[in-house]
Amino acid sequence: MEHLKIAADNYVAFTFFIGTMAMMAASVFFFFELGNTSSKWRTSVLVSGLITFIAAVHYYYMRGYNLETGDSPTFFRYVDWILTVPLMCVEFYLITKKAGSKQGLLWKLIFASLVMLVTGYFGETIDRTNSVLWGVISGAAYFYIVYLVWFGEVAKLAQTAGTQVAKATKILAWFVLVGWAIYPLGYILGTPGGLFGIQLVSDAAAASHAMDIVYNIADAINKIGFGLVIYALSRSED
Ligand SMILES: *C/C=C(C)/C=C/C=C(C)/C=C/C1=C(C)CCCC1(C)C
Repeated sequence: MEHLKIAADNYVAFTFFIGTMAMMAASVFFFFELGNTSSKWRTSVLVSGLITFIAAVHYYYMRGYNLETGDSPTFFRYVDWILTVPLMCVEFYLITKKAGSKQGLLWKLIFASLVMLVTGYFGETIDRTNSVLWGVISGAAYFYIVYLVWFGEVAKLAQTAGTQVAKATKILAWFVLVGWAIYPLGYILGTPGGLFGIQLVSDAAAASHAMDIVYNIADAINKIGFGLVIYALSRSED
């Protein structure tokens, strides 16, 4: 068997490796802290741990896949997102629940996130020539989520849920607006349609490497960051 090692200049493999470690460490942290968490916030912190744990398992697999094939593990990437992004929606629902959020809101968030991800998957895989069109549809679903957490039901409920929840929701809303916006950037770099036809990276291999690096950085920021905001909320007064 061939020896697989990460070359010093292989930033894709490197970020997959670091991503795996970071997700594992974050999961251990959130799970162990459950014992010190009040029952009021325990489910929210548990979900934070589930998000990073699911990502850790996928990252472990994606890291190996990328090292062995040199390819982009698009399928596992999207399986990971389809499981973890709806769980991030569950976090919004859980923290605004005391202020009366309804399951209807949860389903709206989950539905929009599924539309966002399934259309993105089409653009990256089975219909790459129309990547711009799929990206635009995906982007519309993304902006609907941004609307809900900044101005819609989530924002309104957070206002009545107390200062700490309102503060945490505002930070999470920033993650959705800025942190999540990193993903379409990776998509633009890595898909043939580029930015409405403008190719930012013309070499196909370099484009897919750039996409993986951008996605890996975004995942670390968003999944661990989201979890830490929830964790901080669980340590606050209300
Ligand atoms: C843990 C994983 C997360 C938070 C993943 C989030 C992914 C997105 C916000 C992806 C968005 C996309 C667009 C808005 C347009 C292009 C296609 C996507 C799927 C990359």
